[in-house]
Amino acid sequence: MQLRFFSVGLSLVVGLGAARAELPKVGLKPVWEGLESTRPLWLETAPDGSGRLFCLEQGGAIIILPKDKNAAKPRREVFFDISERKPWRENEEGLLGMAFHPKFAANGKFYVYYSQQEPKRSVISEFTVTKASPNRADMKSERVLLEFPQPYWNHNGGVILFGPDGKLYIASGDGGKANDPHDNAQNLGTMLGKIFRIDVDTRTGKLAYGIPADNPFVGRKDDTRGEIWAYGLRNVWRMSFDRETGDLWAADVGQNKWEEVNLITRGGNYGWNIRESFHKFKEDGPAKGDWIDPVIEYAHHAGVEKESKFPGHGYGVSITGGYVYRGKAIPALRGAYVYGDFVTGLIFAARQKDGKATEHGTIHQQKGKVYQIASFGEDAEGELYLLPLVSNPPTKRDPLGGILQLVAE
Ligand SMILES: [Ca+2]
Repeated sequence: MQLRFFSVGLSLVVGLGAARAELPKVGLKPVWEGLESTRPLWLETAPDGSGRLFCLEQGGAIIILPKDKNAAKPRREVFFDISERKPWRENEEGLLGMAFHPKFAANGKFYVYYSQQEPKRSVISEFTVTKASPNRADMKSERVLLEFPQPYWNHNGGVILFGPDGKLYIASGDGGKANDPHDNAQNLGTMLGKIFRIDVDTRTGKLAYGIPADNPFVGRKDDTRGEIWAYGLRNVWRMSFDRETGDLWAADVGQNKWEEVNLITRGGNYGWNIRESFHKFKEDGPAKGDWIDPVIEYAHHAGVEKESKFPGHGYGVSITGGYVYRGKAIPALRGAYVYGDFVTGLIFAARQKDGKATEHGTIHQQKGKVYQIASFGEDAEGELYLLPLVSNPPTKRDPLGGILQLVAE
């Protein structure tokens, strides 16, 4: 008893000395219940003061969510729809990303990232809203900015984001199969396994977009692509800018052992497929290089956890990146990066300093039926949502179906 008392006292002292804000547990609250929505993958607020929140669906539609997330019978309002082009053929293909132009209020432009076949490829296009209604996209207004081949159905990346600098950032994926068989991620001559940065408002040569002059690899005399901002990434499944600091966070899905979260910097090499997370991956790869280690990692199972830099972190098989929480509903979570695992359904959070995690924890463990975390969403106020890979409306058997808001527990 006495020993136990002592140990509690000691941990209190250590806790105070480190002056760390504890990560809270959070709850999940169903919102927009009964709304018909299939495989939602992204939420995006129109930057025009309208308060409209858009939800992207893998099958090819973008819908406008009702303002009242507790409405009894939410109406499905379709803004954009390319489902007849069948972007979603395989599990990781589809309409995967969207972003509004920073001057959307004035020019009505927005951007989408979607998959197409024959040949299998990723397409990034600009569309404009109709003159008649800001709630309808003009489906004839498409301007294709960029297409690049995807050799396999998996690892298509898919996030597109405007940075605080007004440039469009795009995560491409390494092209797929397994282990990056063509070494795409380390090859600066391919568009795969990268994050690009392009300018949608200018043109470079015959390209439908501009390559910013301050991109890190501009002007090389070899076949290096000037669009590249960062490389050595396997399949960034969700990335986001911290709305307060401008930090770019990217969760990179691992092969067989490690899931990782990275802070993306200009020209950074994140190691794949020579490295996976903090660990050597390619047997005959170089022993040394300018690889940037992740902020945090977690293991696929207990068998490899002894090698982990973060023992005690919950397990998972496929990371889903989220957002640095900047909302008001969960004050103790402020400033922490929230992420989760697609397979185990655990929701995690971490804080970092100088690119190294100082704190991490499981903030929610789903009970009963576990919903796969396809993505997270963020609204105008910085509140976060979990987008599960289930169909709406929720059934009696699946009462959690649909979008879930992260709330204080
Ligand atoms: Ca890496």
